[in-house]
Amino acid sequence: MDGLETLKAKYLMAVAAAADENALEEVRLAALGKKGEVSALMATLGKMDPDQRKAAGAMLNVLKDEIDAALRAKKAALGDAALDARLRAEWLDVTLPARPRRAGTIHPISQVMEELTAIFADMGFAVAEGPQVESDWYNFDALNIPPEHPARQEHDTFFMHRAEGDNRPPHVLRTHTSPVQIRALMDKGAPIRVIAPGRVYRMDMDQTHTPMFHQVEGLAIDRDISMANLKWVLEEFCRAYFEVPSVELRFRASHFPFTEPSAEVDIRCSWEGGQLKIGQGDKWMEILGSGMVHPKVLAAAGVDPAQWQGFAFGMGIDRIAMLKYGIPDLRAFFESDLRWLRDRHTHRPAKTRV
Ligand code: 2NM
Repeated sequence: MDGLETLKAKYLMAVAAAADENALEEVRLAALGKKGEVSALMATLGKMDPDQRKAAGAMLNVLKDEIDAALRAKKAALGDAALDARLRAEWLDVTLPARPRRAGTIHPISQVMEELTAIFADMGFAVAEGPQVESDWYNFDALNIPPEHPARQEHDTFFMHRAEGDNRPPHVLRTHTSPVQIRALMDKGAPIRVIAPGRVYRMDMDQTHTPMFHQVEGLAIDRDISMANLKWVLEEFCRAYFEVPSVELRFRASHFPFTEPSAEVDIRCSWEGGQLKIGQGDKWMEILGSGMVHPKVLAAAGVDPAQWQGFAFGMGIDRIAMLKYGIPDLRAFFESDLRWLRDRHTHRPAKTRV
């Protein structure tokens, strides 16, 4: 074991000379690797007599620790140097002004949400918001959709996962914004006038459906609100939103669990030469669902149906955005194609409709 000092000097020099992490790893393997020089000496310990082995073993361990410490220190130094080099090469001046041509644009859905919020605000409706992940009570039960109701299947619901062994019903991605109206009603009580615009989720994807889409629902509860008030509010909304002097709406009897009676609402229109015109013509286009809020829904939200009544409606925002801005495929809304988004911004048609 006389050569240990020489060996130590040799490897400490090699460590000092290593120019990068690869060279350093070669030094480590040559000294401490399975087939390395120090490891080879360790292997000779077995053939020594006990006293000799004890002394030699201790010296070899000291040597090994010294080389190991030198390797680690050098590795850290090389790492710091590499980081410094990268920081020098990859810098960014965060104080530079933004480039004006990269300014953001308003997404057509956001634009429409702002427009419709302003229109309903003029009629005294406040905006309510709520969570997108809902309990099944808010999304279904409170809306008179009990567990076995077929509407639960028709909604193509996305379910969240529960922890293993947790047998409570799973939360869902809200399938409509009605749970927001329930929350608003429970919070503020009657009388109330709110709209709930926002994202909703259903497992559906084709030319006219995306798994996430936008809805606005409205709710007006007071002592003597009727379908006549509903009709006026919807007509006012359509007139203002489509920017036409008058509109005609047609109420068709329908069914929703949360309203009684229920009606689907069509708007008079014409399609001439691919141009949609609202308010004239001999065609009808369905634009929303509505009705008088079911007494059970009022009761679930803690409102006494013997004293209060009112209407509710629900409308697809994406679709009315397509109608106003002439967008043929609603999937384009959610593809984040910057060319498309910029184009919508620069060519925004104020009144042309396809
Ligand atoms: C619709 C159609 C009819 C609706 C009901 C409620 C609530 F929470 F107040 F009961 N909000 N929205 C409703 C009524 C929604 O969508 C087609």
